[in-house]
Amino acid sequence: MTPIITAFARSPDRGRGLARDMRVRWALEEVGQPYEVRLLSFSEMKEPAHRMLNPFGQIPTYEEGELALFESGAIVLHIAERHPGLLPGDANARARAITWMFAALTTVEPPIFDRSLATILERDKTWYAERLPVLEDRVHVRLGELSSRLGDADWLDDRFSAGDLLMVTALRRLSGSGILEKYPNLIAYVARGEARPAFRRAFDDQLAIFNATPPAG
Ligand code: GTB
Repeated sequence: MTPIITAFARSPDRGRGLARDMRVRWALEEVGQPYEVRLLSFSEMKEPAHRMLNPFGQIPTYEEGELALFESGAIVLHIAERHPGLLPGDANARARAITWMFAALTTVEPPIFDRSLATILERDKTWYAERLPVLEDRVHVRLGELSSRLGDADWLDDRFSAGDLLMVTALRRLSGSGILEKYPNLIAYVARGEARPAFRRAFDDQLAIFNATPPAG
């Protein structure tokens, strides 16, 4: 059964692959699972039909027969559990890879997301100039820690896993900020992820959608 995912009809990132459908696409490409995409406008995301799939009215979602999932991390875990390629077979190595998935989603991504949101939504506030360095310091704390742990390894725990996939997508949200450039091993880590053929296919597919969709209005 071909899974169906949802994505922005016209992504606000202009096809840079920063929205969270990118990680689901990448996971599906890594395991060689074909999929279909249902594109949604912002208003369609808030309609009851979509809220049946995601109560928060967001993308991505994942439908496979009678199964409907939301939360990109849960979707990637589902894909990784159902197909070989994203989680190691050894039980302890698998548990460590899942730990990195949670670390990406709950320890590293939140400060990156908070900073990014502030740069988009709070730029005109009187307190923005004071708040931004505070948010950036929090990002630097996590990046410094992550950089120390990664060292000169290619991946977080021996072989590429769903943990790396989620971590790379979280770090990509910093692209263009200049922040990642202070951590050469993290720059190289993200570049390694982006060089994977499965990443390229996922990236090109979402970019093609952006390029094919005219601006609304
Ligand atoms: N925790 C959920 C998950 O991981 O699936 C969060 C899902 C989420 O944030 N979805 C966003 C969404 O649907 C898109 S990815 N937003 C519409 C809404 O809430 O109405 C977040 C995102 C949006 C835009 C950019 N960008 O422009 O760079 C990057 C990431």
